[in-house]
Amino acid sequence: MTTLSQQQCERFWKDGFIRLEQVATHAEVKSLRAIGDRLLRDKAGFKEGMLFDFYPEGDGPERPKLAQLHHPSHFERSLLNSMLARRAQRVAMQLLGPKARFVSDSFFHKPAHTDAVTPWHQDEAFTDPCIEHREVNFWVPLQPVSLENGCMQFIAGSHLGPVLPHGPIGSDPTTHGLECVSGFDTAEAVVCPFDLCDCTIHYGRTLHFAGPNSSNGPRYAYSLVFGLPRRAAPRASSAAFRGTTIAGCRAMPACTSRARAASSGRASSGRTSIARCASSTTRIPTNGNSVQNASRA
Ligand SMILES: O=C(O)CCC(=O)C(=O)O
Repeated sequence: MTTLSQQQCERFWKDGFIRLEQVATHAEVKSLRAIGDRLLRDKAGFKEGMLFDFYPEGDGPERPKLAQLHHPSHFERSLLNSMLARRAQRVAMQLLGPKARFVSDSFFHKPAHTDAVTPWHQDEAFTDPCIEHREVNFWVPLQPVSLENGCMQFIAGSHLGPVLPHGPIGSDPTTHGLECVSGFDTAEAVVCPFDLCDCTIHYGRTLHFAGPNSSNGPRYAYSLVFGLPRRAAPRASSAAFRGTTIAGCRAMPACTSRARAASSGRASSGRTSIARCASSTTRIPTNGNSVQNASRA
């Protein structure tokens, strides 16, 4: 039976994120990477608007700076039958309760030698503020991650505050990505380097960022999001970018929205502390029930 310790659950709810060791096997990571490679090479989801660059296509559609394929499981159904997805669902149910269901998955690809960052953002900034989103995101890198290739960074406790103001990256309305423009201090960033097979879990409102990839290889990641059934928010507390019109460009609909992240890196320039992500000791067993897939009704 997969479980987080009480201490780990408490830590997650205190900080808004946690690192989990050994959530996947080496074979699973290898297979995920092969699937991601194939789907990205085949441009799966491009026609449907599910494959896009966070950044304006300055270098052309063939050379995205930060490619995201949203809902790869629409194109490769085996992703939802994976043991990783089942383990993640069990952990999500521990954190959110028995009603936690699969919401979406994504592949992220950051090419070698890019200065493009995944800007500081809250995933909730991409969503409809009239709906309460109670979601957890498992971010599984498909190679070891460090500051050199763009590991995840978080602002602890940011999930306890509001959704902060976001805007398109560099104020460019043609970009898919959103960046958080104020209300936080990058000096408080907690950097989370780790080895293959581990992951981070963050809450949908936790501020996070991933730096440039200055290594010789691409930096891949696969994410799985689980959430509770949607319900109306008691009050729409923050408009952020959502639903607003910037230079004639309407905010992206929530279904393609998670990609609307990114920043020019201004927010993090030179001030990131090297506080390390706390390591959890939980080892996740490799058997379990099948993933329950529920649409976001
Ligand atoms: O992989 C990345 O660079 C960003 C991932 C991310 O922001 C997310 O999963 O919410």
